[in-house]
Amino acid sequence: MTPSDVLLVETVNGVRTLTLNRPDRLNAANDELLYALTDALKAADADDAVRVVVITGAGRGFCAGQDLGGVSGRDMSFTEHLNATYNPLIRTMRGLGKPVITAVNGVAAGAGASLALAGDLRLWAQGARLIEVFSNIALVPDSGSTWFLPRLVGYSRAFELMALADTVSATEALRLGLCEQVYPDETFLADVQAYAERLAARPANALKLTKQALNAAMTSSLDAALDTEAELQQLAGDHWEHAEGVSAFKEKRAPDFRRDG
Ligand code: T3D
Repeated sequence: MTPSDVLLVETVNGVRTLTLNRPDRLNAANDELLYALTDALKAADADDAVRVVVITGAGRGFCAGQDLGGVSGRDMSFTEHLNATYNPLIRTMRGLGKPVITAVNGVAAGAGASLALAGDLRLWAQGARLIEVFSNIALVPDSGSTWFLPRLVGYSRAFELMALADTVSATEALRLGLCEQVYPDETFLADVQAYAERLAARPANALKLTKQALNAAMTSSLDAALDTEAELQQLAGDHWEHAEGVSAFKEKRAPDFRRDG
């Protein structure tokens, strides 16, 4: 993988951090950034040294959505563009066999809000905010917002946020269930790293299967979810991690899920 200027890539203790790096545009996304991010996620999935992926932004923004500077004169339709850029990105995030944390350090607007919501886990800085800003420029929410937001806050609150493009503060986001944790701005990256390292110590195969089961269950019946659980439980139960967990319990010690099976 070749890191590019628009995306910074760093790995510490099994945590790969991907930093959107267009701070003077609040990390508004151009095609180069969107392709780089999708490629970097795929590379992280293929790298056994990576157990958790963090997506965050450089500077005071997380991501201000599509870079509006590059839209006019584009040689793709909106539909073609979404299908080529944002949609593969969101699908890659949700299909990744590893937990993806969106570490929302600042404003998340438009497709940047969708990106923030698409994380398996969403950690926010106290100064972060989310705006479903699309209607300000008379567009439809995209990049997964119409799927994620109503599942988190219900149909009417989602419509209200989309129709009025109101700003959601971190405190409100925590109350609404748009994020799992809020950390002080000053210690945010260290807090995210500590959280991600806790996750990295958990059983990677079991988390991969859990993510698979949850994503399937989001759109399935109870019957189908029960079938999927039974099938995936076999894969988990056959894995060395399960034997290690049971041994550790019996031996009254902490399990070591990071050793090579
Ligand atoms: O395929 C397709 O193209 C369809 C896909 C659409 C997906 C979308 O994301 S549509 C929505 C696009 N995003 C927006 O409409 C957001 C526009 N930005 C804002 O509304 C505000 O900037 C924010 C609410 C995000 C933040 O406000 P504030 O006051 O904190 O910052 P600012 O001063 O407005 O922005 C700082 C700089 O970033 C500024 O540049 P300057 O004046 O210092 O040179 C601003 O122009 C630039 N910037 C912010 N957002 C974008 C941007 N530049 C390009 N594109 C942006 N989206």
